[in-house]
Amino acid sequence: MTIMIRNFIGGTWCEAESGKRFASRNPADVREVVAEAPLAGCADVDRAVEAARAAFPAWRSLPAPRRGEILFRAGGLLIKNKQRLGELVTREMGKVISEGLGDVQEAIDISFYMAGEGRRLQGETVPSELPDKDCKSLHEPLGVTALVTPWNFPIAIPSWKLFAALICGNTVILKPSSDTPACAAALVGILEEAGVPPGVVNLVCGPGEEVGEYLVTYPGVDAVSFTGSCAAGERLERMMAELHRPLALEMGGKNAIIVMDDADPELALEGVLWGGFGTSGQRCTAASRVIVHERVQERFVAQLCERAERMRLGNGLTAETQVGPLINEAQGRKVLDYIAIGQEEGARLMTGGIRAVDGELAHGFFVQPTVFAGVTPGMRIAREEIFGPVVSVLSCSCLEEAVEIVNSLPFGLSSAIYSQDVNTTARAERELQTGIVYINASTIGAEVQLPFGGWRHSGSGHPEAGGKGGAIDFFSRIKVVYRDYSGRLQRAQIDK
Ligand code: UN1
Repeated sequence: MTIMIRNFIGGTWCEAESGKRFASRNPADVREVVAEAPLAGCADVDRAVEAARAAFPAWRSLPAPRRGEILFRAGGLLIKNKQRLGELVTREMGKVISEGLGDVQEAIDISFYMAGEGRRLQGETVPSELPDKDCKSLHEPLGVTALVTPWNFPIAIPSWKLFAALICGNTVILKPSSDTPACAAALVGILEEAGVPPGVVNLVCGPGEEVGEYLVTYPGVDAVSFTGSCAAGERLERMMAELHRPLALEMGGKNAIIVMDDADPELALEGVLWGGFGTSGQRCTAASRVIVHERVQERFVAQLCERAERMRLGNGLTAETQVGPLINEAQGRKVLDYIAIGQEEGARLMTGGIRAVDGELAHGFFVQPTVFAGVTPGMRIAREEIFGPVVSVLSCSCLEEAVEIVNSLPFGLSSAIYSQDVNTTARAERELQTGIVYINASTIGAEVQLPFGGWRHSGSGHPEAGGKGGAIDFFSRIKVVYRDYSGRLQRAQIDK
């Protein structure tokens, strides 16, 4: 059954002013229209920003623990609706159901984490150098925030941004990917049911080039948080620099797993399969490079191919499916183009490399898990983000060489090393230039209580999620307050 979605503006579910709509299809079977969504235009964005601006003073003044109570309620509702939402994620985005449920679980985790922040939002109190004077810092909201989110984690990533923005006292306009508007609308529905006041959260659906760009450059927007492609992120960076508007970016990755010769082979293999082919490789944290020590490479690649060939492709709602479809035809074509590029560059295609079209698979864009061996660091398939089930295997003779390959790219989101030698892993931990490092675990699996963010071109240095330096820092600004109760002029740095 097709879900009829509406935009959510000022507490009301409404059609786009233009009356236009667009369809969101099931990537496992594009004949199924999962949802129809209103195609927002400038007039809808205007109203959403005005609603968010009008709601800001009251939301900001509501004590943070009270805001937290609403978020706790949202967390409870997410738990109650986990199965329904997980299935919706799978239907609309294609990932297998266990991962669809994981997507919702990540939203549950961040809802409770950020709700709890309502009773912390810690600033500092420090001694003054002068008598009868105190000094403190506190978090204040930025105002109206625009959140632009991708399709690959259609519940989790909007939640990272929403719950952090809300607990800090900001109001929000969410512009989700036009591939997954139903997931976004379901999440906003949960926030409404939890008691978020009208205008505090607004939803506008539509393509990034039109609605998204208009929204983020709108004069009434105070800050922008974006997760998506490098190309879009870099364009935003240029726009925001002119506007002097805070911008948090999470962009691409070309994450690598290093497999040393003393690695537990089965553990490393499972990590590569999970990191490379989980979510059909459509994660910013996907393991698309595997750097294997030359002494164990041949055997490792043979086993990897053997296991990759056995992975079952299909509709993610079917229990035995391990690899779902790519999000849409354009993404599928891009992945096949990269596979062709890899072959032209002289990499050895060991398995996969083709679109699967047997039976039901013909109705979606499925690509067989693909492994390239003999990849060298200069090849495009070793340097560019593919965002599909393609693993490029490179070779190394020692840790230093492996680390150099990992660090040689402008990307720096996550990396991993498999080795049973504590000294090797400790050195890797110190030298790997990525925002997240995994030891004896794959490149995916971040938890919400620590920051999630890429270094260099993978991000803008404003990580998502919790922990020191996490999303609270982006969605608030620090106000420093000095209170002098001496009743006389006191001069810092001068009176001694
Ligand atoms: C993404 O890769 O796009 O660490 C987000 C992970 C998940 C989040 C990934 N918790 O893989």
